[in-house]
Amino acid sequence: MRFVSDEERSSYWEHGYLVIEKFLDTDYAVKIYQLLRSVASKDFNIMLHLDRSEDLLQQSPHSDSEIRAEVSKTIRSVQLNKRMVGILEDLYEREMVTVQSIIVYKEAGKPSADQHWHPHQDNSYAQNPNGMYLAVGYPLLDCSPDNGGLYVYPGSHKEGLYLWDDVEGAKQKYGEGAGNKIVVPEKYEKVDIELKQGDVIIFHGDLIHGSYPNHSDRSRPFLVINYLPYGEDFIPGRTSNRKVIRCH
Ligand SMILES: O=C(O)CCC(=O)C(=O)O
Repeated sequence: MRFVSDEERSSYWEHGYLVIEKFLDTDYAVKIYQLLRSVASKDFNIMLHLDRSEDLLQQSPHSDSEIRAEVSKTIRSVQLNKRMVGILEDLYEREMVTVQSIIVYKEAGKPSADQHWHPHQDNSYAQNPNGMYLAVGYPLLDCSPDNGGLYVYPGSHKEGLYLWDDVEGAKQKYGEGAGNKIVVPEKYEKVDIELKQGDVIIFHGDLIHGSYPNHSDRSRPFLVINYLPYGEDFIPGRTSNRKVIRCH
């Protein structure tokens, strides 16, 4: 069975990203969002590894243990979603493993919503030498530039990793941009991304992308799951502690 068309496959490798509309049922996106809100800190800070109960407990010690168990189970099932794993394996023609989950809430009215992300490449964190690290992003509500949405530089994934300024991803202070900052070569053009709740975007790990601050009254929760092919090297990370979870 094939999960992507030839057009989707060539578009991904040409531009470095692929949007699939209506990938998740909107009711399911709402359920995930409600679960993630119920374990959020009062400031709605970014949280990592929601699929791992021990990491979730550490970041959300006051939440209900049954809810935490449901959050971990739900996020793990999003990571292992057979259709998504099939899409990624069609794109890369390799068996995929997942190594990280992260929620960026950008909850309206909270100081953490103000956080923009510099132009960065996700693979600057994992540093897979073959450029095989990738991210799958699920907007849990509609997402556009005015509520802290994303932008990309199509085609910028073809030259490996650029030099970057080290900036924390998940633990950066509000008001300061997050993401390992790079100077974008002039030849690339910035493209803003509009996504609807339930859509999904797949980013090549070397694609330069970033996001805007959310100064609107609409929250912009974005769940990101990272993958790479089985057997590929990566750096676990200072804060991240990425670990291999087989998808089959
Ligand atoms: O959620 C955001 O605003 C940006 C997230 C991002 O760029 C990333 O996780 O690499």
